[in-house]
Amino acid sequence: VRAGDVRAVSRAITAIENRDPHAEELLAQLFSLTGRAFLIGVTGGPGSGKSTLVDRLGAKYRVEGRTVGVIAVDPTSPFTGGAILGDRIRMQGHAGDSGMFIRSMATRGALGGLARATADAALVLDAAGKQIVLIETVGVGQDEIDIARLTDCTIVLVVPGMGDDVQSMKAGLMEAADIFVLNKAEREGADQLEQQLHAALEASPRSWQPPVIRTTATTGEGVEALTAAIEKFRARLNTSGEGRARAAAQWQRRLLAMLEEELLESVVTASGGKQALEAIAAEVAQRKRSPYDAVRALMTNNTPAGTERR
Ligand SMILES: Nc1nc2c(ncn2[C@@H]2O[C@H](COP(=O)(O)OP(=O)(O)OP(=O)(O)O)[C@@H](O)[C@H]2O)c(=O)[nH]1
Ligand SMILES: [Mg+2]
Repeated sequence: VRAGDVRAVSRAITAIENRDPHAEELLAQLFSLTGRAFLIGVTGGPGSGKSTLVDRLGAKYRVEGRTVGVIAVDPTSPFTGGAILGDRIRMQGHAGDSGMFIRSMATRGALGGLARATADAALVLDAAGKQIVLIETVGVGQDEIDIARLTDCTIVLVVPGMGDDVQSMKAGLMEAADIFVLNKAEREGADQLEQQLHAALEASPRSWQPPVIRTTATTGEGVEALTAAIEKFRARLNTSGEGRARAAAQWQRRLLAMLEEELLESVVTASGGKQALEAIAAEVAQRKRSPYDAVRALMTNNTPAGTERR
């Protein structure tokens, strides 16, 4: 992984997806090598052009000589040969480039959550020396908002005429955006959408006002402006100290999530495992026990299965 070996990186990410017990040990060993990559989240509705844009961004960074990792989370479009690109010609453009690693994650429903698996996969790419890690997610649910909250920079795509009304945009996603990209900007309704976005942003001012960058990902138009906006944001994160504060807040959330999972598992195991939990839940459902009593019993590792309230 340290050497950036594609197969090793791939296997490490598979271990994370499968919640292989070795994954944690691996991550613990790799951790000191991480913290160097810049994580960019690219989120937006289905078909808004995320993959096309990620491909353009990746290519641009490669031309600049930076190494790139791409994680596409639960892509709605079919994957071909481990690449995220629908366009085979562009896909071949990256084939054989060891400075570019592309991977999909499909762990929906996995215990511990998609956000955690994605964050861990990003750590692997970071340890493998990827300087830029692009994370594509479909911005629809809480998972995506959680993922958006673990990147250094979150780009939210909107497109004209796709019901992507600013009104209907999830509040969490609106807040998570560091940069808005108005993709398919050549389409009718782009001006109107841009105005709507600016109006919404002005209505809720924050210390960093996200810029709105117009792009046509298919032609690459606006991608320069986007990378410039990303650099500007990154520079501000570094100079203002907000980058450090953001990272600390993110780690606090991640630690709490890990702790929650760990504690839950140890409590359930200590009180007799899943079967005991099922038994006590049945007792509560039958009003043989109060839920408060059940939780107390579980917390004190008092195996309560099959016992009735005394
Ligand atoms: N006209 C136009 N089409 C675009 C633009 N960007 C992307 N597309 C097209 O929109 C379609 C969807 O693009 P993708 O990049 O696959 O979109 P996505 O957001 O990754 O889609 P999912 O991963 O399936 O949610 C493709 O046919 C692209 O060629 C653009 O700026 N203008
Ligand atoms: Mg896609």
